[in-house]
Amino acid sequence: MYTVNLKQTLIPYGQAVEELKLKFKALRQSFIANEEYSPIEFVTGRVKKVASIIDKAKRKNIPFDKIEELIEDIAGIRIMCQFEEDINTVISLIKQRHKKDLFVIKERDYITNMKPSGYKSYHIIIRYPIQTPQGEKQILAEIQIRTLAMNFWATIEHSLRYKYKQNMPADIQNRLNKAAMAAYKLDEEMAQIREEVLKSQKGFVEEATVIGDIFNNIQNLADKHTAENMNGIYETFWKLWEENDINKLKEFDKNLLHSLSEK
Ligand code: 0O2
Ligand code: 0O2
Repeated sequence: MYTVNLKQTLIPYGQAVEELKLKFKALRQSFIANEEYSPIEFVTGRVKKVASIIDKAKRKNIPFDKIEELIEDIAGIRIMCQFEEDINTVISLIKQRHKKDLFVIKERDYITNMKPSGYKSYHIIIRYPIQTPQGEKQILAEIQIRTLAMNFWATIEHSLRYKYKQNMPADIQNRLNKAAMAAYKLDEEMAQIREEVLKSQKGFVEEATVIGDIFNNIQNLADKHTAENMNGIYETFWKLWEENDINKLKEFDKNLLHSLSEK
């Protein structure tokens, strides 16, 4: 009997999951449309199964009439990011919406404070208003934000935990802990690679800007110099260009500007 009522109670939760999924997917699309890097890689969502809700209520001694108030993850959204740094961007994006289309209620940082199981993820509990035929209903939802590596580990660990219930064999638990460390090491490595790529991209843009400036200044100087002088300037430029030293190129650019202002 109660299960039937619970099923009806869950309808707005389904609606919330669909709406929130759509909103976060739209956020990703707007980054892509602006040709910007998206901190959101993909989004999934689910409504907790009735059996899991009852299970959790029993485990936590929650009376049935308090389920909606005390089980915060009946509606669950999961946002996957490529890099750990992206998680902070997603957290800020969610907080910017506080008191607009959602209310941030609670945060649980299992990234700084990894769970003993090896679980890492950032959880934000929100209150989310849903329009129903009976009027507005505010429900709780849990947003889990994690990297691809954290998700990979948590998905496998979750299915094993489900299989073994409370009786996870010690050697499997041990291996899972080692696998967690390997997964998070991967996040660290990827963060370093990302930094290198960003640095070299920055260097490339800087070099392209200086070279553009140099060509511009050489063109302006051409009106005021003899062909012989210009050949000398070009030769110096090609030499510096081959050396690929940004500081020398910048110095050369400064000298060109100086001789332009002298003439
Ligand atoms: P696309 O074009 O694949 O990016 P539903 O709306 O209920 O039908 P939902 O929530 O869209 O289903 O599907 P689901 O299964 O929850 O997965 C959500 C999105 O995440 C889907 O993309 C999946 O392709 C994507 N996804 C799932 N696992 C992975 C993964 O490991 N890596 C990547 N990159 N994406 C994954 P869409 O929304 O259908 O669009
Ligand atoms: P589902 O739908 O199977 O994912 P708890 O006492 O931990 O059950 P609490 O205190 O309400 O629940 O919330 P917590 O621990 O902040 O977050 C609960 C959810 O986080 C879990 O949902 C998991 O999705 C995820 N989670 C927390 N700890 C672990 C862990 O050690 N391993 C994995 N794989 N996931 C974890 P449920 O209840 O499992 O539901």
